[in-house]
Amino acid sequence: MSVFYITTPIYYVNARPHLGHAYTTVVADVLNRFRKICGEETYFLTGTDEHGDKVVQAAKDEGMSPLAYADQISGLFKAMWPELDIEYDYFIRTTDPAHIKVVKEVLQQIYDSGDIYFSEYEGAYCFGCERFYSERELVDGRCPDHKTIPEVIRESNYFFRMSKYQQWLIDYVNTNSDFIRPERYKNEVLAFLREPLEDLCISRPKSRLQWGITLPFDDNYVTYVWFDALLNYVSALGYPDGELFEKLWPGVSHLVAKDILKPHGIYWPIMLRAAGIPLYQHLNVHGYWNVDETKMSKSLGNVVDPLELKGVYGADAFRYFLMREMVFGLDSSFNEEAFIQRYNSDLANDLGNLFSRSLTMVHKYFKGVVPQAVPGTESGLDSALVANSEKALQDYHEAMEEYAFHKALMAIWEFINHINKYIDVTAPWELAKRKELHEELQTVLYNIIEGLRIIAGLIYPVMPRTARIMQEHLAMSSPESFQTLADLSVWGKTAPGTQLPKTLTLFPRIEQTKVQSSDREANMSKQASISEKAEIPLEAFQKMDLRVATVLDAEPVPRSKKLLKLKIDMGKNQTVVAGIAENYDPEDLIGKQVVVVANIKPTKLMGILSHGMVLTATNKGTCRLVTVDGPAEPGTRLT
Ligand code: ME8
Repeated sequence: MSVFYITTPIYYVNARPHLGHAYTTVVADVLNRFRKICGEETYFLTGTDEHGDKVVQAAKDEGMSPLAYADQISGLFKAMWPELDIEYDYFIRTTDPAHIKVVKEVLQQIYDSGDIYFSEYEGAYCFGCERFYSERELVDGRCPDHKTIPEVIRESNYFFRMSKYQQWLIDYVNTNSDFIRPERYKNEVLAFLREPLEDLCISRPKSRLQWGITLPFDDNYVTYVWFDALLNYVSALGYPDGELFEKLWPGVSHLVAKDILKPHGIYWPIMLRAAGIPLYQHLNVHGYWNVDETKMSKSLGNVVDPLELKGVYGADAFRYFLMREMVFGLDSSFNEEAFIQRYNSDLANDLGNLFSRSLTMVHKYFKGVVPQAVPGTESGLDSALVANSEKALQDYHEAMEEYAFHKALMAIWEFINHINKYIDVTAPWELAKRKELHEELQTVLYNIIEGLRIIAGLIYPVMPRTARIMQEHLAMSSPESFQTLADLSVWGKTAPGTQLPKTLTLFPRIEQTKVQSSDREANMSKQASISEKAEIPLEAFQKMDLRVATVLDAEPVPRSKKLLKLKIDMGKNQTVVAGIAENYDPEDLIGKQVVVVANIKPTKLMGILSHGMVLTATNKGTCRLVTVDGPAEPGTRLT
C-alpha cells in the first residue's frame, strides 16, 4: 500500500491565523481525505514555528514572554483547524523538546561532516526577514519585502556550505520534473540558481537573540529560525530512528505558498542532502490570496478571519469556495459577494435543490423507501447518466492528481447538472400520474439516488460534513458509508428497500443584504467610489429594465428581521421581497412609489418568490428607498 505524507508550513506565531493559512491547511486536508478515498495510508502534519526575532518582537508588543505568547497563538491555530473540519494527525511546535533534540543532532552531524564553518561576515541585515541580504538581492538598497534599508552589521557566525551543492541541485531539479510544481515555480528556482549560490548564515549570536535553539557546538549562538523550522518535517516523524519516519518519509509531499519557495526549494533539499536524508518527493506551491484585489494586511484592516466566514456560511461552504475559486499555483482575490454568489448558485441551487427535490420525490412516490430499478425499463437517458458518472469520476480523479481542485469540482458539478437535466427530461411527476409507468418511475428514482450516492462520495474531500449529511439521508450509516473511489466507480451499490429519513435543506439560500455587517457595507461603499468601479458598456445598462412601481400592500416576512413582502403595481401586479424591514414599517410604504429592477431573474427569499428588486441607497446600516420626484404612472420605464 502506498503512503501519502502531507505537510503544511508551520506557521509563525506572530499573528493570528487568517484566510491564507486556512487555505493551505484546507488544501492539505482535502488531499489527505482524497488519498484516503483512493485507499492509501495517509499522514497529515501541521504546526507552528515559534523561534526567532519576529516572535520575540510580537511577544514584546503584547508585554508577554516569547513562550507564553507562542503558547497563546499556537493555541489559536490548533483551535481553528477542527472548526474548519481539518483533521490533521500531528501538530508540531518547534518549542517541543523532541524537535529541539533533532535539530541539534542534525546540526552536529552536518558540522562534523564539514559543511558548517565559522567565519566573520559583514553585510546588510534585515531584522524583519532575519537574514543578511547581498547587494544584488536588494532593490534600490532596500529589503524587497519590508522596503526598509537594512543595517550593516559585522558578526562572526556559522555558515552552511550551500554553494557546494549548487550544481547538484540544478541537475536534480532538471532531471526530476515534478520535484517542484507547478512548473512556473520550478523555473523560478532554476532562475535563482543561475546566480552564484551563497552560503547560508545559520546562527545568531545570543548577544542579539536568545529565543532559539542553542547550537550544539557553540553555546554562544542560537540556530537561524529556518534551519530549525524546516527540520520539523522529519522531527515530527521521530527522525532518525522512528518507525513513522521510515514508513512515511518516502511518500512526503510539502505544501507551501510562493512566499517561502526559496527556503523549501533551495535550503531544504540541500540540508537534506548534507544530512544524508533522502529528498522529499514533491514541493507543491500555491499562489497568494488577496482581498478585493488588494494585498491582505493588518495595517489595511482587510485580513479575512476564517472563523467569521465559517460562522456565517458554514465550514463546508468556506472550503468549497477556497477550492473552487483558486487555481492552484496562481493568485486569487477573495471577495465576499463572489462567495455568496457561488454559494447560492452552486451549493443552494445546483446541489441543494437536486438533493431535496430527489428525496422529496422518493417520499412522495415511494413513502421514502428506495425503489428497485426494474430491468428492461431503462432508456438511453439512463445509460447516458451512468456514462456521465463514469466520466465525472475520471475527470475528477485526474484533476485531483494534478492539484487542479477547481477542475475536480467542475467535474462533479457537471454530473450534478446532468442529473438535474435527467430529472427534468424523465419528469418523474408525469410518470407518477400513470400506473403503467410505475416501473419506469422506480428505475428513474433509483438512478437519481444512486447518482447522489456518488456525488456525496466525490465531494467528501472538500465538503466532509455535507457528504456525511447526504450519506445519512441516503441511509448509508457509518462506518460502511465510507466510500472509496473504487466504491464510487461501481454503479448500483445503493440497496433498494432502504427507508430514507425525511429530506432537509443542505444550503439555505443567502440574501446578500442579510449577511454583510454594516461595517463591511460602509467599507464597501467607501471603497467603491465611482472611479474605481469597473466600467460597463451602455448596452449592459440598457438591458436593465427599471420601472416605477406603486406599493399596494406590505407585510413582514415571518422569521426575518430584514425582509418585507411587497405587493406592487408596476404596470401589472407583482410580489417582491425587499430587505428594508429595519428601516421602514409596512404601513408607511403603502401608496409609496419605488424603483424596481423588473427583469431580474425571480429568486426565492425565505420561501417567497420575488419578481424584481427594489432599489435602495444603503450605507452604514441605514437604507433609503429610491423614488421619483413626483407622481408617475406605475410601470413607467426609467431611461
Ligand atoms: O513562512 N495567501 O510562516 P507564515 C495564501 N514559519 N497563503 C498564505 C497567505 C496568503 N495571502 N498568507 C500566508 C512561515 N499564507 C514560516 C514557515 S515552514 C518550515 C516555516 C500561508 O506564518 C502560506 O502557506 O508566514 C504561506 O506559505 C504560509 O502561510 C506562510 O506562513
